Amino acid sequence: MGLATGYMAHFLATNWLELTVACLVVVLIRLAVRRSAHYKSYLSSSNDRPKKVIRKITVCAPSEAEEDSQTSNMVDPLWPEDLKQIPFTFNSLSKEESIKKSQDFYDLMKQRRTIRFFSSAPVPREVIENVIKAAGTAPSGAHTEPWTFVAVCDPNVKQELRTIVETEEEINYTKRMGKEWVRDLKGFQTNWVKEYLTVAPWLILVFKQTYGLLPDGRRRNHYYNEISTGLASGILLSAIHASGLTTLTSTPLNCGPALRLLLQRPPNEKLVLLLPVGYPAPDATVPELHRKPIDQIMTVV
Ligand code: IYR
Repeated sequence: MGLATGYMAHFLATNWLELTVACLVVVLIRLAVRRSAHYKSYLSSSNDRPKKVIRKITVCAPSEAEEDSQTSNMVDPLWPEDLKQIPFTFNSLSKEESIKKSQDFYDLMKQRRTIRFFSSAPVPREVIENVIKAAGTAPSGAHTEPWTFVAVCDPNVKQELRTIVETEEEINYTKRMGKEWVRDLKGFQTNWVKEYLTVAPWLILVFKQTYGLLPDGRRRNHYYNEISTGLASGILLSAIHASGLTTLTSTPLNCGPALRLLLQRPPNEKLVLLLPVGYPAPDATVPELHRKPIDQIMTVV
């Protein structure tokens, strides 16, 4: 053993503890510096991120067996992959025409009101068909058109429906809705007695189809069925208004299953809205309400 090596061995033997601690401290400092650099770059990449490091989630690709079972459960495609694409014909308007049309449409729509007092004056079936056809032009997830509109004009069915709704709504107003909700509705003069259900010439019940049913009983996905039916309902309300009729967007809580059975609708259909449709009673009143101005409902970025 040379002199230097012997000295080194002696130094290690007497100072091993201090040396180990020093090494550990160096490793810990390096780790801490690395983490802080990583964290800073993470935070600076977006100001909106929560100031919390979120653990990375590793998403595993499905195994072959999982993929096979997914494929074998798939129903036939609704649309072929090579669905024919056709030219789109578009009527362009000048800027001036566009401004005029948008103003005219707004002027029409701002007269729409929810009406609670109806006349029993008849409305032709053709009008009801047209407003429902208009609703059916709404966009829908994968063009599944996940909606059914049940138009009721039969007085006996309207009476049965009214009994179901009033029975359930009495429980809603007195037990389920709670004091605050009932108080917030006071100004609208609404309660569980719903004369309009037998007075209005038509009732349109809007159902969302939560899935499609194939003849063999298998289910087809109805993507975004609630949003799609909401969009169709908006068009329906606009069409009803544009046709010179009025309606009330009623949402009878807890009545869906009984009404579905009364109207003999299948279990994939869930009630979204119940709309009495007709003309307002000559002495109909509406609450004096104001709509939010544009600067409260729109921001431009
Ligand atoms: N569905 C009940 C209660 C109701 C709830 C709301 I929120 C309203 O804006 C109006 C009524 C009914 O139809 O009476």
